Amino acid sequence: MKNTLIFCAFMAFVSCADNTPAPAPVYPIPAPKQVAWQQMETYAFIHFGLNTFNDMEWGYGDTDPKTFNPTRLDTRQWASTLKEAGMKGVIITAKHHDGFCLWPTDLTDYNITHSSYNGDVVGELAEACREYGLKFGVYLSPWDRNRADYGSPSYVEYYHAQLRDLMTRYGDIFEIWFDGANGGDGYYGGARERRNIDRRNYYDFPRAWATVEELQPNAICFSDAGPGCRWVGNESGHVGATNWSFLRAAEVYPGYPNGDELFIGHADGDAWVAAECDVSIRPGWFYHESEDDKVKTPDDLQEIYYQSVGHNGTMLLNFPVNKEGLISQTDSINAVTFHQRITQELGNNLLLDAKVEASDIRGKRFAATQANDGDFESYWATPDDVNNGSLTFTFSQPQSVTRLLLQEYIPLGQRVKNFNVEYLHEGNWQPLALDEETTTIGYKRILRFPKVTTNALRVNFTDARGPLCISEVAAF
Ligand code: FUL
Repeated sequence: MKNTLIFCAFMAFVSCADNTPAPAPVYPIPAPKQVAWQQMETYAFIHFGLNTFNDMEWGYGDTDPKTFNPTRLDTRQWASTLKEAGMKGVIITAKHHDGFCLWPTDLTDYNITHSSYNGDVVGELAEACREYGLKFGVYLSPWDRNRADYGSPSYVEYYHAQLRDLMTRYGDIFEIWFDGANGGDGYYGGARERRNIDRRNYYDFPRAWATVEELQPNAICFSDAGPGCRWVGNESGHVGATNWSFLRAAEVYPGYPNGDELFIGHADGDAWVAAECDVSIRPGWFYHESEDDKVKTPDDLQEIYYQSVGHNGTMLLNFPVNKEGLISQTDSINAVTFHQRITQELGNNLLLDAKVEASDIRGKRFAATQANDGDFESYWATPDDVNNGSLTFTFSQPQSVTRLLLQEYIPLGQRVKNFNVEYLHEGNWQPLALDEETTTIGYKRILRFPKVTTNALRVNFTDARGPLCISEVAAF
């Protein structure tokens, strides 16, 4: 009897065990830190500096540092507001194009110690981030309108020294912003003269990226070209419905002029460089009193979310800190309301309890149920020679649906090239009425559509760059 029991237990174990190998990666694939970064989904930008107090966007670098005079500066107010708005981290303009440094650095006099504020805004924000569980990042403008030597080799050395300074002072950095905007066509300093630089080579960005790799190996480098993540070609917070997380690395560089390519990525790219959608909650990046009644509404922010995170990008939402040194009330209310609405809209996944069937199964480890278990790490996969297939979800009773969320298991690459969605209507499969193309998915794709009430949904993945690896499908 005892032996029989042991034998049965052994047989049960054998039949559950499944050694089916995972699909091979389809290159390019992201580094683990790029996956972790993309999973942050929404994070904040803070633009704050001399511009804030002088009603400017691009200071000339000759503004008196004493005009920097926040009366109630409180980085904990920023952090608590951002946390409540669902932001997972924050990137601050440690130095914008005017060259003014928000931290007390020995490398230039044009810094906060010569202002009317007695403190270290960068350090205070880093501290507040630790307290509120936010990740911390910095923007360090390569273009510098204060430096007399801008355009010559000595400025480049100064820039790289600033980078080292920031990378070693404030603990872990999750992202550093290398802005492509710079001097080719701009004005400089008090003299307001123009200076031209060789945008592609002047700053020696590969050296900067190596410094970050050395001092902050978990940080993502943002630029038009990555290598961590890429600009999306606009500042309105949206990326293409078709959005490949790849670039042809040898072609793209910071300052790259072809924003339309960055908008959809290079389908045949050889480097993983996912899209980040930057946008300000007000028209300007810096605070202007005249924009107090032009703050984006929760509706505007929701639209941006669906066209950034919902299009396989991340959403980098800027808050122009005001002259008091606070995030203004309207900005804060609108951002928090936006977050509450998104959480509510995408809060109750109707597919968690649905019955799921797949057209094809690679093996038990990769069964259809892995696609609606709410766990990104487990995924449904097809056999090696099968680059298409479908998943059918059947509800126990009719459900009303307006959103569908799809995720690929991107650690093994971005694969899907084409898909469509159907719902069961009076016994027939009908296509969902969608107002955008259903090509790529990537880390996350969210579809919005007029309400359908149905017993079943079917997703047909019609073409892919390799076997399917579908991590999640959710309906709301
Ligand atoms: C741009 C800059 O020129 C703007 O001032 C702002 O910082 C934005 C985020 O990037 O390139």
